[in-house]
Amino acid sequence: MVLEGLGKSLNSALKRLFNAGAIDEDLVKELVKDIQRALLVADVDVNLVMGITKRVEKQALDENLPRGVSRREHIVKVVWDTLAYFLGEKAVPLTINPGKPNLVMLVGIQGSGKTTTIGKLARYYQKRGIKTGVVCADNFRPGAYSQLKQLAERSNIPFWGDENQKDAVKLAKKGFNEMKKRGIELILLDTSGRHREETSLIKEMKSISKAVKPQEIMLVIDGTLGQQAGSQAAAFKQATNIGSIVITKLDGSAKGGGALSAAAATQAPIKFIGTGEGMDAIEPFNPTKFAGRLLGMSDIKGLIEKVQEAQIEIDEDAAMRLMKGQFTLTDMMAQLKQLKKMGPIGKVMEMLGLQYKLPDDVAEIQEDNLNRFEVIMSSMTKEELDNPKLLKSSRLKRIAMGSGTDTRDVRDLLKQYNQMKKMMKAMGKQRRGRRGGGIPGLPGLDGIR
Ligand SMILES: Nc1nc2c(ncn2[C@@H]2O[C@H](COP(=O)(O)OP(=O)(O)OP(=O)(O)O)[C@@H](O)[C@H]2O)c(=O)[nH]1
Ligand SMILES: [Mg+2]
Repeated sequence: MVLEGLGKSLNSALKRLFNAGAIDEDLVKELVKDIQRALLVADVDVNLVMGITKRVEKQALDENLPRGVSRREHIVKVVWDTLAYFLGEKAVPLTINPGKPNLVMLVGIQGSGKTTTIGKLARYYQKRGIKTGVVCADNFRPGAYSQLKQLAERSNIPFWGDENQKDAVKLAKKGFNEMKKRGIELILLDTSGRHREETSLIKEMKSISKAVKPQEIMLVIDGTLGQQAGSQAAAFKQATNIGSIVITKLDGSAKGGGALSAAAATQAPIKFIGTGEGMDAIEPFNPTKFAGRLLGMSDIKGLIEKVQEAQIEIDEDAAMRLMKGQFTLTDMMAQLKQLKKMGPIGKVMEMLGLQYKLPDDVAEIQEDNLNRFEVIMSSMTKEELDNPKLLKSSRLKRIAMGSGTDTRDVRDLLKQYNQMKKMMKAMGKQRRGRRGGGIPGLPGLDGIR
């Protein structure tokens, strides 16, 4: 999970609030202290921490509660809003004019994750129907050319580069023209990361951008830098008025909270975050949603977006059914396939704001398992598929024979089914529990009903 440590501490601070008796000034002070500690551990700048906690303190005991909102709910909302505010408040998407060549140049110091991010962004936009291509203007690091070329080829994304050209400006110009000729709508330009510090980085950024006039320059910052990310973001923001930020490596970094808040403080919009080494580990950055997830508030809309991104069809009803655990074997198969497309199930659970530890064998659903299950299920009757309880010993034998498998395999399938059913039920309970204490005005399950 992204910023797992911070999320856990904030979540337990809120839990204490919910478990406490009466809510008074002392309790709020304690909550504020817990939040302070959590943020400082996540390397959030001390001044920002003070700003955050002051705001929470001031608003938490505000006398005017909106109608129908309890004090506890109000406090959760205050914490949520405050965190979102300090993460940049509004989501700022990348604007792409369809049908035109939109050039986006990525810059950043050595190893910050530019090339990887280009690969991820290209896939992200390609999936959304935008003709995307990548250009290598990194003439510095040996291997940079083939790294990007391979990433692009793996995802069927048009690539342009020239290993023999040593002039970055020429590479950028030529690449841009080539992509325009091919009718590419989003052209992602990869630059070299020879720079160890901001000044020389900005110098190169200026000379390339003068030549190709990108529509946007994205600064890629390594999230493991923590609050140090702020100085890079600030220098960059000052040097360009078309700048946005991507923070990478937020997976597994304890300091990500510091990087995000420090970058957001410079008012350069953070547009994406990198959450892993895989090519789908990128998310558009939405401060409100992100803060909600940190606090353990679920966001089913986020899940639905993720589902759409995976190019599969699932609607809110299906998501609800999944939550209620009302499913048959046929449903299970469909869910397994969908979850697989969406990526690791753990991630999906995370989007739902659930911290449910999955049994390993549920988490690791392998392709051949799925295929085997399908074969087995094709030997079942509709009645059996709808009501797996019918599957007693003699039927198991018949099904195993019919599908050319072993009764053990059929039992495996049922075991998987029962586990998933149990899990879905548990999830459903968690959700219902949360819904009971629903907070008006906050995105959540209530909002979509
Ligand atoms: N865990 C994790 N690793 C990442 C992420 N983004 C990039 N990386 C890793 O960071 C390393 C450097 O990534 P690159 O994309 O090559 O970085 P770069 O900025 O292009 O590097 P140079 O071209 O040498 O300046 C690689 O090992 C990537 O797999 C991320 O979001 N999470
Ligand atoms: Mg690179």
